[in-house]
Amino acid sequence: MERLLIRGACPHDCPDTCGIVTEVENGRAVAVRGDADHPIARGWLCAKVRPYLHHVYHPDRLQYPLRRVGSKGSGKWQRLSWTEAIAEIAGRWQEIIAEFGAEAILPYSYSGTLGLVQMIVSSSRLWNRLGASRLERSICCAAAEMAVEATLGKRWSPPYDEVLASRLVLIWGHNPIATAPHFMPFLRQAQRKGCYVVAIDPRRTSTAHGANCHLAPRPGSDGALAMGMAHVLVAEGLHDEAWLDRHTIGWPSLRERLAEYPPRRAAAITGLTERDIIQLARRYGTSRPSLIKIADGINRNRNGGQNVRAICALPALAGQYGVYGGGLSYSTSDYVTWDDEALNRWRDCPPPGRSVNMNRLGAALLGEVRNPPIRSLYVFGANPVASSPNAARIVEGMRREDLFTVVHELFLTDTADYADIVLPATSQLEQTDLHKAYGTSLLTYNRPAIAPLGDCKSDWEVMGLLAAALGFEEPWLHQSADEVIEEIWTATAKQCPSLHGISLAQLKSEGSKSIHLEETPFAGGRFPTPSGNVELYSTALAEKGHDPLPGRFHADEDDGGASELPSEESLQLLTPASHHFVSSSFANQPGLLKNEGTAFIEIHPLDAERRGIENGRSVVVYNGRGSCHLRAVVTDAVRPGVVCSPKGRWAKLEGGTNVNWTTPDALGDFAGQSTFHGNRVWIRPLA
Ligand SMILES: Nc1nc2c(c(=O)[nH]1)N[C@H]1C(S)=C(S)[C@@H](COP(=O)(O)OP(=O)(O)OC[C@H]3O[C@@H](n4cnc5c(=O)[nH]c(N)nc54)[C@H](O)[C@@H]3O)O[C@H]1N2
Ligand SMILES: Nc1nc2c(c(=O)[nH]1)N[C@H]1C(S)=C(S)[C@@H](COP(=O)(O)OP(=O)(O)OC[C@H]3O[C@@H](n4cnc5c(=O)[nH]c(N)nc54)[C@H](O)[C@@H]3O)O[C@H]1N2
Ligand code: SF4
Ligand SMILES: [Mo]
Repeated sequence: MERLLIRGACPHDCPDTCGIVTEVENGRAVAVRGDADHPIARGWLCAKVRPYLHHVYHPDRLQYPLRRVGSKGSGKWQRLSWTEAIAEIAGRWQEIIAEFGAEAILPYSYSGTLGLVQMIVSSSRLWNRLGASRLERSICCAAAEMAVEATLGKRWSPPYDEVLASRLVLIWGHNPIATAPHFMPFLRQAQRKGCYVVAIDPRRTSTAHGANCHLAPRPGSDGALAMGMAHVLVAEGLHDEAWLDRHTIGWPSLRERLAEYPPRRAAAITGLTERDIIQLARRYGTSRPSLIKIADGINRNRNGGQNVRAICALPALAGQYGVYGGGLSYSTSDYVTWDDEALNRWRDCPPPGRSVNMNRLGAALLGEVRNPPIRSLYVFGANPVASSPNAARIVEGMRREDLFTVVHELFLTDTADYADIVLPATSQLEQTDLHKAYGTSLLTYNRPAIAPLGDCKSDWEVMGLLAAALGFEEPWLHQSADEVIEEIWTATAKQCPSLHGISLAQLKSEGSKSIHLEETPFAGGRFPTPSGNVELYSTALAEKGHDPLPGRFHADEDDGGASELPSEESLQLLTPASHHFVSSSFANQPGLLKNEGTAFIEIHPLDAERRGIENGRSVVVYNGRGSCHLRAVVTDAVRPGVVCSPKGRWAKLEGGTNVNWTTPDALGDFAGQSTFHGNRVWIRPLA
C-alpha cells in the first residue's frame, strides 16, 4: 500500500492561511491535519476545515460539465464534455464580442480560494487579454484598506506572537475566535500574563465573552467612539505631543476637530456611557504597549472608511506606532505586493475595460451598466446569489434570457442554479498554488495531494482552455501553475525586500516560509506615506473628494428599501461571519450545518417582546428588498435595536432565501465598499 504525506495550504478566506498535511493512500486522501511544522497552524485546524475530506469527497461535488436544459433556475441539466462546453462558451463570447465588444463580458470572482494562481492570476490575465469588464473588488475590505493606506501608507501589521508583549488589546469590531482562530492562543497567553482585553462589538461575541471588558456601541458609530477617546486623551494630557509633532501630518487640525467630540456627544452617538468612554480612553492612554486589532466587519457600513481612519489616529495620539506589542493590527497584505506587470501583462493587452462594482451586481445586470450591457457573466470562486448584497436583484438579473452565464464551481450553488453552463472545479487538494497570508507573515505552497475528481479542472486550467478556444496563443496564458508562480516570484523578488533571502525552491520543499521582517511595523516612526508620516490629514483623500480629516460622518440612510414601512419599528441587522462556514463555503456540509444549528437571528428581549416573539420561534425578517425565515434567539447578547444573523447560508437549503435578500447594495464612503451592516429590517413571528 502506498502512503504519502503531502503539504499544502488552506485556501479559504481567513487571515491564518494554515499549513495542512494530507495523508494519501492509493491515490485517495484519508486524512487532513494541521501541519505541525507550520508556525501558525502548529498542528491544528479550525472547526471548519478539520473535516475537510467531507468537503473534498462530498457526494454533491460536481464532476462533469453541465448544460442547462430547463428554464433558468429550474435545476435541469444535461452532461456534456469539456470540448463541447469550451466550444460553446467561446462561440457565444465571439458572437457577443462581435455585436457588443468584450466589455459585455463580466468575470465575477472573489474568495473561494485566495491562491496566487487560482484566484489572483485567474482573475486577471485572460480577462485583460480579452478586454473584458473589470470587477471592482469591494465586497469585503475596500474602505478599510483605503483608510489604512491613506493614514499609514501600507497595510503592515505585527505577527500574531507580538501580542505577548501587549499590556492592553482593543479587539475592535472583530471576532477572531471565529475569523482568525490561530490568533487566539497568543491572546490567551497574553491575558494569562496580565494583558487586559477589551472587545468593542455591538454584540457579545464569543471573543467578547472571553475578554476582560466588553463595550457594545451602536453599529457604525466607531468613528465617533474613537474621536471621543481622542478628545479625552487630549483633555487629560494623555496624548504624546512630541510623537505627534515628529511623526504626523495634520495634528493641529485634527486636534481642533476633537473639540466636536466631548464624551457627552460621543456617548449620545455611540449609545455608550460617558464613563465607559472616559475609562476606555484613560486605559488606552496609560497602558503601554497597547494594540488595537481590527478586521473588516467594522468597515461594512456607510461610514466604514472614515470610522477606520478615526481608529487609525488613536495609536498616533498615544505614540504607539512602531512600538513592539503596540500599534494597529489590521492586515499584512502589503509586505509583499506581487509584481503588477508579471501578474497582469497589461503591456501585451488592449486598454483595460471599464470597472463594474461587484456590490452592484444585480443593478448592473438590470441595466445600471450600459454601453455595452452585460451579456455574459463568468462566475468562479464566488457565490454571489448567497453572498452578495440585495440578492433578489441578482437573481432577477441572472434570470435574463439574453444573459449567457457560466459558473465554475465545486457544487451546484445558489448561483450555479442560474447558469447556462456549469463547469466542475478542483478542490485545493487537487490543485497547485502559492498562498500569501493576509494576517500573518507566512507564504505557504500548496502541492496537489490527489488527482482531480472526475473531470474537474482548476480555474487556471480552464483559463488556458478558454484562451486557446479564443485564439490567444500568448505563452503567459498557457503556463503551468508552477510556471506562473515561478515567473511572478522572480519578478517580485527583484523589487521586494521582504522576499530577500527566501528561494522558491526552499519554500516548496519546506512548505512554508516567513517573509523577511526585520522589525516591528513602522519602527522608528517611519511611514511609507507620501509625507513619511502618519497622515492624520490626507491630501490623497482630499484629492479623491473625501474629507481629509477623520471625524465627520454621514447619517446612516438605509431605509430598508421601503420608505413606507414604519421606521421606528425597524431594527439594524448585522450579518457577520458564521463560526462553521467561510462565507457560503461549507454551508452545504451536513456535519457543519448540524454544528452551526438552525439558521437563527439574535434579538434583544425588549425588541422580541414588543413584537410578540418568543425564544425559538420562527420569524420573518423583511424589508423592502426581500425577506428570509430564521429562528429567533432571544438574548441580551445584542443591543436593543440591533439584531444579528450570521452570513453564509445557502438560500436553497433554507426555503429559497437568506439574509442577503434584505441587505443593501448601497455603497459606503470609501472605495465603493459594501454596506451589509447598514441594514434596516422589520421582524414578525411567522404565522
Ligand atoms: N468562521 C469564519 N471565518 C471567517 C469568515 C467566515 O465567514 N467564517 N469570513 C472571512 C472573511 S471573508 C472576512 S472578511 C473576515 C472578517 O473577519 P471579522 O471582521 O472578524 O468578521 P465579521 O464577523 O464580519 O465582523 C466582526 C465583528 O464586527 C462586528 N460589527 C459589525 N458592525 C460593526 C460596527 O459597526 N462596529 C463594531 N465595533 N463592530 C461591528 C460584528 O458583530 C462581528 O462580531 O473573516 C474571515 N474568516
Ligand atoms: N450578509 C453578508 N454577506 C456577506 C458579508 C457580510 O458581512 N454580510 N461578507 C462578505 C465578504 S467579507 C466576503 S469576502 C464575501 C465572500 O463571498 P464569495 O467570495 O462569494 O464567497 P463564498 O460565498 O464562500 O463563495 C465562494 C465559492 O467559491 C467556490 N470555490 C472554492 N474554491 C474554488 C476554486 O478553486 N475554484 C472555483 N471555481 N470555485 C471555488 C466555493 O465552492 C464557493 O461556492 O461575502 C460577503 N457576504
Ligand atoms: S479556515 Fe483559517 S483557521 Fe481554518 S484551517 Fe483555514 S486558515 Fe486555518
Ligand atoms: Mo471577506
